[in-house]
Amino acid sequence: MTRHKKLKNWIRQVSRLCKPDNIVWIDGSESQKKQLEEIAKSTGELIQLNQEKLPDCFLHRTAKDDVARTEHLTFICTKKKRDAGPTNNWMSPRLAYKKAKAILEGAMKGRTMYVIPFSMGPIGSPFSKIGVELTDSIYVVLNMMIMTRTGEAVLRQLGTDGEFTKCLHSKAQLDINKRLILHFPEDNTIWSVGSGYGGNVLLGKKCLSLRIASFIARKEHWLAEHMLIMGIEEPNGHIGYIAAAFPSACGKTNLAMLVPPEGLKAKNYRIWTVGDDIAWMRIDSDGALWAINPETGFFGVAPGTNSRTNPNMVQTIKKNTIYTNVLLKPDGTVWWEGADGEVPEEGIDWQGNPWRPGMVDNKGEPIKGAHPNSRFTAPILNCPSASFRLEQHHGVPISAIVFGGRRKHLTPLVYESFSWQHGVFIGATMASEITAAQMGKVGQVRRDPMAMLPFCGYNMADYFRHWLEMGKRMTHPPKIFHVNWFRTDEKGNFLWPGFGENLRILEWILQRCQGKVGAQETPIGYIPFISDIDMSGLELPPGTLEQLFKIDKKEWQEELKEIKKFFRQFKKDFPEELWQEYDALQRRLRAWV
Ligand code: GTP
Ligand code: SPV
Ligand code: MN
Repeated sequence: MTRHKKLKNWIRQVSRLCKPDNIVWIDGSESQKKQLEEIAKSTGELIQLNQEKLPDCFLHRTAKDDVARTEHLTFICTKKKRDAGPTNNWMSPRLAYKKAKAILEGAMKGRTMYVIPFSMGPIGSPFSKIGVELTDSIYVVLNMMIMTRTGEAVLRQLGTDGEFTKCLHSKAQLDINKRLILHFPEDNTIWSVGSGYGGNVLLGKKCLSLRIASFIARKEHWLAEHMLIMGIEEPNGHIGYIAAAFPSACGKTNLAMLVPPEGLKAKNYRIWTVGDDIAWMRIDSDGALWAINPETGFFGVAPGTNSRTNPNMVQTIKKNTIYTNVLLKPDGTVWWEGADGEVPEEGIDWQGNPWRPGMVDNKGEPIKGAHPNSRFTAPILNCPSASFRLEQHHGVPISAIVFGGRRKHLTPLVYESFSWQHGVFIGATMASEITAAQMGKVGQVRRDPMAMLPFCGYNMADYFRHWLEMGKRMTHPPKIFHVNWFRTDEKGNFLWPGFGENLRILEWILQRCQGKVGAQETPIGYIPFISDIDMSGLELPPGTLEQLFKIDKKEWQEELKEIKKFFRQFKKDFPEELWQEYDALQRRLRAWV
């Protein structure tokens, strides 16, 4: 298959350790994919769904304690602890390899080891990086074939001595007590053992495209970010591109493919989806920031996806889709909480048990049909709004960077930074309520700078400095904004309808980028004049917008304390510029009446 000596040697080493019965190279062909699907069906790893209603679709169930990323078992393994920083779990490479080896020893006995050559980014683009994942899971192979460019074309690009990220995955015993997700940025290596859940095992995704790539990006002066990329086309043909970072399960996928609301239809906007989770961004010769989505598929949250919230995704997942941990209906189709149509009268839940609506567990809590972090894997090209520039080797130019999070209180619907440096401060002080996408206390507010807390492959103090430096390198940096779709009233109801209606806010953002509208200065940044938000066709109770834009001095002063605690943990490594921004915000708040 290859004359790449280093690749062949590495595969030999891994097979000596894991002892698979045989080794199969993934060539990227349709016929091989079909063969693998047949094997997975026969072992029960995949359940074929109703092929008339859901052609080429499958269902997979993971173990009960393997349904989300396990951040406490995820490590950055650098020689020096300082290089992983205070926000990452750290282990020395020597100990990490040793611990993982003990689990991996003979872990693939009786199994096949698949070799998946993959490219993140269009094959041959200056943005792109190649990885090779070795895995004993057909589910992983089939997901990687949707999420990345795989097979022979990648090997050809790799040649006889090209660089690649060594990605090793074994399900081993799928035991949470023998699970480790290890990153060795200094060796360009990832080892994942004991899990079968997406973000832990599709190693091209968070592990390579964020943790390893962020480490490489700092050295090579680019950015690897947890961001969607979308284009908004105006009737005159101009397309403005936005990159937006929201923490896991905070609305990236939904925003990336929004459908303009009825009231804005007359304006004839057209939305182009470039990516829903990861952006790689480089400064081009024009001094502006250009972005690609390194992936070719969506690994999206199922619950809440329906024709009202996300009609484009409903179309996307009608074929060629792998569903994970959703409910199986008697007719061989699938369902989840917040799906289209009636709640089914019966089905098989995500754990494989018979299910009926209204069932409760022994604590009296309703039993869900689908896990809250159940997901689908589907090709981007199925999406009606897929951008025509997905294969563009130079990506798309970014006009605005948008940060956001899930905050019941505090942050207004939208605000704009005063400068790049202030924008980096806004990104660095992001916080959000924990969602089901990671194991942990759902609902609790945690600081999540740039939505990268779980995904930065090095010391975040250096990461902030890198962001500051990127701003200095650009002659035309994007403007930086912050949004919050999740502000609630006293009763806990969302004040803003969200989804397609969010276009009203993106419109303001783009108008700001084009210098077309003014704004009000507040201590935290610029906010819109309410009259500049086009509300045609959207009736909100009187006073709602005022509430959405309210900036509460006391709440912000409380927030400053949290920010200080967070910043302080980086000690001497922390960039002075961000302390200056902190002081300036404190001063502006104090002076504000
Ligand atoms: P990851 O794939 O985990 O990175 O998540 P994501 O950021 O792509 O989040 P996604 O778009 O899948 O949304 C997660 C949840 O938030 C879903 O249940 C959505 O229905 C809900 N959601 C998305 N956008 C909005 C919005 O504008 N308003 C409200 N209220 N909910 C939203
Ligand atoms: C996220 O959790 O941010 C995801 C899903 O996009 S996972 O691939 O599991 O990381
Ligand atoms: Mn994500």
